[in-house]
Amino acid sequence: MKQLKMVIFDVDGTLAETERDGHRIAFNRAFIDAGLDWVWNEDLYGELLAVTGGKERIRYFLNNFNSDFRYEGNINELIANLHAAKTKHYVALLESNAIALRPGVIRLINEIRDAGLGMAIATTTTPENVTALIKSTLGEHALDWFDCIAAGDIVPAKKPAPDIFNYCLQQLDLSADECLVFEDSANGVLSSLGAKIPTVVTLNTYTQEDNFRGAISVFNHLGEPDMPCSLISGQTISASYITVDVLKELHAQA
Ligand code: XBP
Ligand code: MG
Repeated sequence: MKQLKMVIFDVDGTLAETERDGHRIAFNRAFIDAGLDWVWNEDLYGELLAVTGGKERIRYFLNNFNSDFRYEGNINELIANLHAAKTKHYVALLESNAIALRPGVIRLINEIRDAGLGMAIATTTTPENVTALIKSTLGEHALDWFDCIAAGDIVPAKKPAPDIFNYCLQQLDLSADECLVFEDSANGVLSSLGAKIPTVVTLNTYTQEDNFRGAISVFNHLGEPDMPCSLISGQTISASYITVDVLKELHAQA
């Protein structure tokens, strides 16, 4: 195993609990704007998360949960318009500081920077959404802290395909074993492991039952000095929360 040089973060569910209280709300607002009576409640949204990508998720909903829906216009245009409206609502939600980063995220990001390790982002979500989340939680200057922000339609095949992580490795000019990924979902882990990058999971309410086979360890969250993290499965660690030393330990065990 090579030396750890780069920590690559997933965004939704990993950096912040954006799905239930962010994306879901924004989708519903876009549906109201368009005069549609579709409501994605928390349970239904959990099922829809099987498919990554907002446009892809709307199509999946139409095919599998609302197949009686008839539209006279171009369905691809409808989906694109709904998604554009949803992105506006989502960014507005973040600008109102509706969503905070998960426990330990700000601390670990600062420790990674202090230790001179690199940081990158590999996500399925739309680039504007990443920018808005970073700006609203860490400040605009924090966008420069990331050596690569790989997001959305920049690759044709979204997670669970490995494309977004392979793109990231290419941009960073690093090999997979010089990196460590943080993910929260089975689709995310399939994607990062598909790119052969050692992966640690911090799960969330929607991903408790996901299959994380191949991940080094699964934790409930990153933890803080006064809020220990719990190991759900995998390699044990020598501290009560995730530090840079722990990242190096986990990486060495991959
Ligand atoms: C999560 C996703 C995204 C978001 C919605 O990505 O699958 O589709 O749910 O964002 P990740 P968009 O966990 O990789 O961050 O509507 O912009 O796709
Ligand atoms: Mg995620």
